[in-house]
Amino acid sequence: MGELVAETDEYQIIHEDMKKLLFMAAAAIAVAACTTQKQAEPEKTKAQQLMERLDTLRQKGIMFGHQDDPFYGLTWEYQNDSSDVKNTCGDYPAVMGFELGGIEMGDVKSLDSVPFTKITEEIIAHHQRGGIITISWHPRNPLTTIEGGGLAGQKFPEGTAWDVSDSTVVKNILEGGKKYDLFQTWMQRLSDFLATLKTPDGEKIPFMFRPWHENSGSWFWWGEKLCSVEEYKALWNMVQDKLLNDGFDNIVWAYSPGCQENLTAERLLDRYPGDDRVDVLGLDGYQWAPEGKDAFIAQGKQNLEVLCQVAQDHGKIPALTECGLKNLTDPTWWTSTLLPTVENYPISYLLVWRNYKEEWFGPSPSKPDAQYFVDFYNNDKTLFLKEIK
Ligand code: BMA
Repeated sequence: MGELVAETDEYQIIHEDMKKLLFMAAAAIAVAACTTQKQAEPEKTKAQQLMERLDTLRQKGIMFGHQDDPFYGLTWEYQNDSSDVKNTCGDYPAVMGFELGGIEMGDVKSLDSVPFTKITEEIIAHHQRGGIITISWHPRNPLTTIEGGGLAGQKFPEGTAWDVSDSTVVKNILEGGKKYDLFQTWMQRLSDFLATLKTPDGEKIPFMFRPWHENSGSWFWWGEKLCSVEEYKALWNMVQDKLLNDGFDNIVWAYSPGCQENLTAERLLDRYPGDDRVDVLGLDGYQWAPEGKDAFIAQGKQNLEVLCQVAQDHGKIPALTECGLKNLTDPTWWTSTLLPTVENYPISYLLVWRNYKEEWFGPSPSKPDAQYFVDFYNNDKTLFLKEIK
């Protein structure tokens, strides 16, 4: 008996040990499973979430975008909830474009005279109503502008983004250049502004950022004839690395040269910063001449064909990042020109530039193009705010 008891005790001890071991093994497996699950599905950044949203919406149609939409129109300025687009068709644009030129100077208002506090407010408002945001930046010329003012109200060209009088600007803001320190300050001011783009709960707002655009032309200080390919890429990387280091994981990076005759994939990519540095691949293309309809359609289709193919090959999202017919001199433009140009291409969005009294690209209820814009709005292919929520 005694022996048996002893045996049983031993058995029980072994049994307890085994239970412990089994428990520990199970716990280890559970922890490992948890870790692998975490590794397989890291939490998505705001930028990744926006990318997925863009990609999903692209299956549904082409989003309509308008620059500076909530600030002013052809007959009004700074009225709550106003928008020339909404006043024409009853809905806000899906995408709104905002411009930060002037933020680098520490200015209170942008180069288009919009207070930066208003820009923050309207970006938050558009995000909260379910809309998508894209940001452009036309910083002044760091070589020729006068820090601390002196150029207020003066737009073209000295000291501005359009000042192409000196082709060493990019070189001079890169490491070793005489305006390196100044440009570091400019990037910090940009970063400080972008940090204001948060919801009242403190969540970062995702947005597209589209710096150094139309670089295939030579009308900005970062244009083709004003810097080498290496300098251009170094400029792109410098700003991108600064913002990534500052923790902006809510930025979708958009690269957009200009539309051009007989675009080829090589030409489109000749200054491309790289697959690891770009998310949206776009083109900017306008119809400048009232009689340029056929040429716009032909070139637009040819360019979008190349754009969409290259975007697909590189896993990027294509978009017509700027377009328009200045002052809508052909009121039918929305349906006779723009729609047939874009309708068969899987672009994410198109954006028309601002409605400034002297130069407008969006619709306005008082103008003859309004009725055609309503048809454009009603077309199945086009997406406005209510259709993307
Ligand atoms: C240009 C014009 C300018 C404006 C600039 C930046 O195309 O509209 O009047 O300052 O864009 O928004």
